[in-house]
Amino acid sequence: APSLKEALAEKILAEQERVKALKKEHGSKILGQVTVEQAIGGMRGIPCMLWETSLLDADEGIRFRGYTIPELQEKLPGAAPGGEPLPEGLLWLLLTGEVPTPAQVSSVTEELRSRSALPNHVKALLGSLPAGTHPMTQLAQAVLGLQSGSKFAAAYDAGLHKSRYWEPVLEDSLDLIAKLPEIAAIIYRNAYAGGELIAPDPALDWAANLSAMMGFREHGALELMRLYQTIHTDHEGGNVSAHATHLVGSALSDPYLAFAAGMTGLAGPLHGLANQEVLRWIQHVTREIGESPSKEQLREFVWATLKGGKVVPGFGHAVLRRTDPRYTCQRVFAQKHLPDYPMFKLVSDLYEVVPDILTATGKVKNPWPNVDAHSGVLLQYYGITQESFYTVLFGVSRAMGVLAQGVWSRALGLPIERPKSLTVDAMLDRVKGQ
Ligand code: FAM
Repeated sequence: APSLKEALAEKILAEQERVKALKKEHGSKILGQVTVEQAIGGMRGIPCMLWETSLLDADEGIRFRGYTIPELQEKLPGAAPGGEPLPEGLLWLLLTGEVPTPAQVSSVTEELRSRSALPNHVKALLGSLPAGTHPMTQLAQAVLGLQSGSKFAAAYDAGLHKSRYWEPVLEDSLDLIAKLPEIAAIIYRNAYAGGELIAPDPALDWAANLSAMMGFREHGALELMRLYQTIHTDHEGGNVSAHATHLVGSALSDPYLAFAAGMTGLAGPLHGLANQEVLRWIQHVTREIGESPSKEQLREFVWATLKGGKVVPGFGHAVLRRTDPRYTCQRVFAQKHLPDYPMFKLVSDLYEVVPDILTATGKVKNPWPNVDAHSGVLLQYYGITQESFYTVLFGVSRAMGVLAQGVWSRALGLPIERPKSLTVDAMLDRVKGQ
C-alpha cells in the first residue's frame, strides 16, 4: 500500500496539470468584482485565493475535500467502530483528497508517533517563560523554537530545485503536527499542574495522546478530543489564521515560520480566542444571574453586553449565514454524552435567545452561533476548566488544515502574495465618473 507521501505524490502531478490548464485556458476570465466597500471592509467575499483543502458555503457551512462534517463522522475511521473520527484520517483526506482506509489511518498515527520527540531546548524554552504568559503566546514561541530544525529551510539553503519544494515542506509539516500535542500538553501542565509532566503513551492515537498528556484519559474526554481536533482543522483560506499562514508561506518562509504567524492571528478575540471569550462570558452570566437564569434574564444580559459596546462571543460570522455545522456536531455530542449538564442547558437557551436579539440590532449579518459558542462547555464538562488554554487546542487542530494546504501551495508553485492597496485619494480617483 502506498505511504502518505506516495499517495500524495500521485495526486500532485495530475493537479499540477489541471492548474496549468486552468491558467492557460481561463486565465483572463472573471471570478468576481471588487467594490470600494469590499476594499475597505476587510476584503469580504472577494474570490482571490486558491485553497484546495476545504470550501465554505454560506448556508451549508464547511466541506473538507467535498465532505460535510456528518459525512466525515460516518466515513472516517474512528478509534472504535461508531466512534468519533480520528484526525489522522482527516489529515490523509486533506492531503490526498481521498478517504483513507483504517490501515492508512494507522500508518499516519505511526508516522506522527515516529516524529513526535520534542527537542529539549523547546521544553526548556517553555519552562523558562514567566508564569502568566498567555498559552497562545507560548504556543507561538514553541513553534518558533522548533524552526531551527526546519528541513525546508535547510533544503532551500542547499539549493533544492523548486519543483521539489513540497517534499521538505511535507516533512516539516508532519514533524510539526506530530510535536504539537506534547507542546500543548506541556503548556497546560506548566500552567495548571505545577509543571508535573505526563509522558506520551505510544499506545494512543494522536488526539487521545494530547488529552492523556494533559491529564484527561476518560473515554468521553478522548472522544471529544478526537472530534474537536477533527472539526477545527480547516475553514477554507480566507480566515485570519489560514490566510496568515498562507501569506507568510508564500514568501517561502518555512512551515514553522508560516504557522507561527497563523497562531498569532488565531490568538485574536474576534477569531480563535473567541472560545476563551465565550467561556468567560458564560461565567459572567452565571455569576450575575445564576446557573439557571430565565430566558427573560438572559435576554436582558445579552442586551446589556451589546449596550456596553461589546460583541456576544460565539455568535456571528464573516462568511457563514446559518448555524455553524461545527456548532451543531458539538451540540449532538453534548446531547449524547452530557444531556443534563447545567452549562449545556445554558448554551441551549442562548441558542434560543441570542439570534433574535442580534437580528433586532439590524446590523449583524449572521445572528447564528459559530464553532466557539459550544466548544468550551464540552471541555468544562470533562474537567478542562482553564479557558485561557482553549485556543491552543484550536491551534493544534488548525495545523492540519493550513499545513496540508501549504504542501499543496508549494506543489502547485503558487507565487508570493502581493495584492494591490490604494490610498483614499487613489480610490476616489478610480471611482470618479462611475
Ligand atoms: N455580537 C455583537 N455584534 C456583532 C456580532 C456579535 N456576535 N457579530 C457581528 N456584530 C456586529 C459587528 O461588530 C458590526 O458592528 P459595527 O458595524 O458596529 O462595527 C456589525 O455587527 C456587522 O458585522 P458583520 O458583518 O455581521 O460581521 P463581521 O464579518 O464584521 O465580523 C465576526 C464577523 C465573527 C468577527 C463577528 O460576528 C464577531 O465579532 N463575533 C463575535 C466573536 C466571535 O465569535 N468570533 C469567532 C468567529 C469564529 F467562527 C472563529 O473565527 N473562530
